[in-house]
Amino acid sequence: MRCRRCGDKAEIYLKRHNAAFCNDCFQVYYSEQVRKNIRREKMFGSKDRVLVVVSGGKDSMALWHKLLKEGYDVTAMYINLGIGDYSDRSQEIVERFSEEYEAPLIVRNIEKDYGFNIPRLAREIRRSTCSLCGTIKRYLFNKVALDGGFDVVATGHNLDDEAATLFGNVLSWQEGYLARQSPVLPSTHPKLVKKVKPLFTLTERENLAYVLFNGISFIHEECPHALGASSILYKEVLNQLEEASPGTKQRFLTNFLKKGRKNFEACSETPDLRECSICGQVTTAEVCSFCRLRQMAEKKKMKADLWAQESENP
Ligand code: Q46
Ligand code: ZN
Repeated sequence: MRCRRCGDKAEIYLKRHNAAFCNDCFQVYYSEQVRKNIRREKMFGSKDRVLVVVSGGKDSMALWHKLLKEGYDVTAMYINLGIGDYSDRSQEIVERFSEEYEAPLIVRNIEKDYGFNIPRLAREIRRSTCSLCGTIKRYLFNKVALDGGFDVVATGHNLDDEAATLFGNVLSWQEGYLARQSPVLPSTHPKLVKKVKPLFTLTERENLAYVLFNGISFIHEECPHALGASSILYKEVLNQLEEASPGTKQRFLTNFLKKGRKNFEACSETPDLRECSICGQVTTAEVCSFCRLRQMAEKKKMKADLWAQESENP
């Protein structure tokens, strides 16, 4: 198969575009997609300070690399979630990349910085690890961006992620979530930083090709807690549809963004926002969910310490 742009031997075939590309021309295609997304969706400009959230996976590593190459003022943030080996290995990958490219990196460690372990706390308070993890990540993305004076937070969400989220929200008619699904989440409070997804039109496979073609290391396995998540099932269903009718995922997402979303705008309630009485971050309650989690973790720890003391001195 020949490259559509230059006629050389093709390295990758993109069924949904009915186009094959050699390595160099794939990089051109990839760059054009990212540039178009940033420009059309008014994500950020060359003077903005961008905080890129990286997990060590292919999508966020591709985004970090691409934004650096495009010359943006980029700093990465990695959060060690305390998920055993997976977290330690992904941190190593991110730190090695930062050294190799002399790229600024902020590292947060939930256990060291905040004194609790996410999977353990989830078991203790009988909540799902992913729901706790999501709360903590959202809190830290905003807090680190706000404290560091960043203009925007960028994440590596890809077309497969966005189509799967949309599919899940349609299946249960989550009207509020449908109203808010967008590659750009604008700031709705002076202490909330804008969030953007520059890779929302690129597939997982295209991000994988980008990191492989550029020799970028990444953590190959998924977080162990992702197993059994409904988003994986939605991705499998969408992949079957895509196989039978290439371009389905992109049509589903882009047509929703162009035509469907506006029908849900009235369902988007603007909650009363206030500042957490403990940490000052934006919340809808007196105390934000992150501070409540910290309080719960401290209580559990105090109980465990007391129990240990009593067993030593019965
Ligand atoms: S939420 Fe759940 Fe992810 Fe957190 S615990 Fe792992 S799978 S990392 S996107
Ligand atoms: Zn708080």
